[in-house]
Amino acid sequence: MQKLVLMTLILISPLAWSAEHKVKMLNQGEDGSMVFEPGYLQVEPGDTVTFVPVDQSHNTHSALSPDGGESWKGSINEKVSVTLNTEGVYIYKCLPHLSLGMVGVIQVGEATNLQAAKDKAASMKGGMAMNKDRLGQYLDQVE
Ligand SMILES: [Cu+2]
Repeated sequence: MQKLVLMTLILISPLAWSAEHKVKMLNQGEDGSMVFEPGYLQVEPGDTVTFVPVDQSHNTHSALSPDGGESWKGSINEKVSVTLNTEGVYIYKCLPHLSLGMVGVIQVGEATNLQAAKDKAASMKGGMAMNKDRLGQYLDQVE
């Protein structure tokens, strides 16, 4: 009987539900060239996202996080894992390919800072020569 209670506690613990997600860094993907895939990702607080350098010469840098949220800075070709505990919208970029629109969005739980994310996207758009609309399209998927 005690065993059953313990099992139940493990099953309802939030940690038991935390998931792992992968974002690939690609030269070519479904959304075009120089791209994170998936470019928009929705996760739950406590989930872990791993950026996988499938193709060479990419990295991942957070560009906007909600207040108190996690930030990260990967080196070129570095596989980066980040556990996102703070709810909100995160924008990140590939530093060498920011001007080619290599950016991505992660929504963690509630989109608490959606307006700030939209403002940031508008300011980043000016520095892009290609795929200018990609970031806005990802933000449009935020629920
Ligand atoms: Cu890149």
